[in-house]
Amino acid sequence: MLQIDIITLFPEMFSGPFSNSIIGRAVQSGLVSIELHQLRDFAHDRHRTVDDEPFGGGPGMVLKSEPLLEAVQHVTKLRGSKPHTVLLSPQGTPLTHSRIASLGELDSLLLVCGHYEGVDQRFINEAVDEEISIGDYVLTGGELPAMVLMDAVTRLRPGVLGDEQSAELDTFAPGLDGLLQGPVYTRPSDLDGQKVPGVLLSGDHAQIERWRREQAVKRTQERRPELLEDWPR
Ligand code: 9WO
Repeated sequence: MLQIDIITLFPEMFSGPFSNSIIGRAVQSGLVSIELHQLRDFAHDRHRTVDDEPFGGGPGMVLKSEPLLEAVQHVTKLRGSKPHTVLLSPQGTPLTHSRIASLGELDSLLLVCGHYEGVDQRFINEAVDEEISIGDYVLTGGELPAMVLMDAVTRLRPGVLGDEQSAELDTFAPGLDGLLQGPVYTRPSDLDGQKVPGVLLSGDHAQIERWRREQAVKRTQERRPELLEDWPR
């Protein structure tokens, strides 16, 4: 069972992915447990302040250390020890399939969603094990990246996907050697004159395998040539 704790100012944002989809089903069947923690509950002044102006000036606000540290302490007590703690931020290490696979082997994960112009560095120094980025763009907060990470980690857990093979044949998963997936088709075999490649209808599985491999290499060459630089891995 994978325990995911999330510290956020916007817990409502997470209700969609949890009630629907494959994650929802994984939660229902007890394969994953997700607990949300409202950061504001760990601010104790009259206005429940979680942010403040940046030292040195500049626009916007910075998330204060103390509420974040208290929230992490709270989760640590709940779980008996401090979970592996991830801050989602554009300054993080780019997320890869192999990182997701490693995170998926943990029993307990704590995701911290930042906001405003950033998070006080001393909280990061004190409590964050790694900063992860899901891409080179700035969002309004770490919630959507946290959901992306959760989705990617959850679907690798045994029993979450109906078909165990689906996870293995993924783009970037070992089964395809880090190539992009080629085109896939379903019925009808002729869509307004666009026909499904004949080889897929041939029943010749060796030839189909070869064709899929070719298509994967071709597409990777066209769209992500940098992936072929250290390929085959
Ligand atoms: C906001 C900002 C505004 C002006 C100049 C620089 C700035 N940087 C930021 C910023 O990084 N804000 C973050 C908002 C603070 C942490 C949470 N936020 C966030 C996380 N936005 N985007 C992400 C994110 C996380 C993981 N992968 C991609 C993006």
